[in-house]
Amino acid sequence: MKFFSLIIFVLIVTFSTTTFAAPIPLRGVIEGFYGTPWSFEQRADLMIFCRRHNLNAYIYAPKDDLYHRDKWREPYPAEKISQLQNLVNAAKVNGVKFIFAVSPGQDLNYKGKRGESDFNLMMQKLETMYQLGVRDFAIFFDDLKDDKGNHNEDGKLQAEFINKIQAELRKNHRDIGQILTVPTEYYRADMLKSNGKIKSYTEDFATTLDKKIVVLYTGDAVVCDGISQESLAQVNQIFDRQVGVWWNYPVNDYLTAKLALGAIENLPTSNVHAIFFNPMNQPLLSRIALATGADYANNPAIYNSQDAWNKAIDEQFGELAPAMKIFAAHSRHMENSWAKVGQNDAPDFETLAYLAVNSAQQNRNYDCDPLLLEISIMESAAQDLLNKLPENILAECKPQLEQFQRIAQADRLALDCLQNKNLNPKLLELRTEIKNHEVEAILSEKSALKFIDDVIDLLR
Ligand code: 14T
Repeated sequence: MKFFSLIIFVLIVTFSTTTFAAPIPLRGVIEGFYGTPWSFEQRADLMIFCRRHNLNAYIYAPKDDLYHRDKWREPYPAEKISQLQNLVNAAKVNGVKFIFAVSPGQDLNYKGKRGESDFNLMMQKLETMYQLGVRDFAIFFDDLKDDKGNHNEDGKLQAEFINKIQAELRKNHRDIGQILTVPTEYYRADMLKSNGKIKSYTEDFATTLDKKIVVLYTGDAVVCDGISQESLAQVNQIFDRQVGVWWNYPVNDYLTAKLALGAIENLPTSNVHAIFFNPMNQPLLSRIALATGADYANNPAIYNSQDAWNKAIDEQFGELAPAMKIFAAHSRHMENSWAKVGQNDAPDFETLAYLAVNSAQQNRNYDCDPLLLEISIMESAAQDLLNKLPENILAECKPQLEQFQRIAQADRLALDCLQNKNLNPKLLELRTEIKNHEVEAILSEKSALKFIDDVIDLLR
């Protein structure tokens, strides 16, 4: 009896102090970016990565696969079919759900003879994939806006189309899985009018779409720095179902010169039904963010982005991990006029540099040694990585590493100029050299790169 009481006591203590993992049911990667699609070999490698990180789904939706979007009506040629077959097999072997997506929205007909013909063509496309072993499908309607940001999509017609596809698939086969979709208004700010009411497209789409169909959204904007519990709750309400997330990090198709090497962060700690991370055109370097995303998706409640980031780099880079952390810390914030996501680049450097410039400006003394040390560390990290990174990884980041090296060297000279209160013309040359490479490589815009500009501005 005493023994049992002890067992029960231990059980109670364990239960009340452990946060049990409640993985997001559907979690994985969406190949959903613009630009050169990944190769089939790279995709097969991703399936192994997914298995190792307990990610259970992959959506095939490369924007620039002609047969996925621009020429969605055309069947895949034989060679692609056999490559797709191998990939579907690789997904299965690794316990990854292969979800095949089509984006027909640019020219899909809904009514009349043409509507009927397009419906049949879509069914043929999906049936071919069914024959390869695919059981899960998605129909996407994103990015159908004109230059002015307007669209004239009919939410009801789109939703009816998807419903009908689902019904037909289920009529023909008894083992069809979930159907997923992305509406044309796929971020919260785009679903609402300025008075906060739901736009008619979204209302029509949401009320017409069958409740079994999974809707993905990207947050409050296309690329945004987090999703609040409140945002998710409102979008769930709008669609009257548990929506999933299409998360646009580490994707860099809108800022191709920069690598997103940071962690996934600021996502809801509960109630997410599905999460898909949209990666970079660079598959291997995407794995830093994807590994952190896997940690998040496997246990959102206890996820710590900094710990996950350190662990991901340690696992993936072995003895080069320390150098990689230095480089990656300078290349993780993604921002342009409409996008903003990722931790700030090298905030410690930014602080040190700010204090150095500020002190010089106000003629105060300042100990520059910590900044100098930081710069030395950057220089040796860049050199180390350029010398020792495996060839396939180096191929994904050589321009950025070389740019990192240029920036570090210019930082060293900038600090020297600052201390001597004298602008060495060589610094302007180095700055021009950096600028000449910015089309292909940018990083640390507000930190290590900014320091050079701040010093030039101050001393000029
Ligand atoms: F459907 C979506 F959820 C989505 O994010 N669609 C695209 C996606 O394929 C792309 O990779 C991503 C990042 O660029 O953003 C969406 O594409 C856009 C959206 C824009 F508002 C591309 C340019 C834009 F100006």
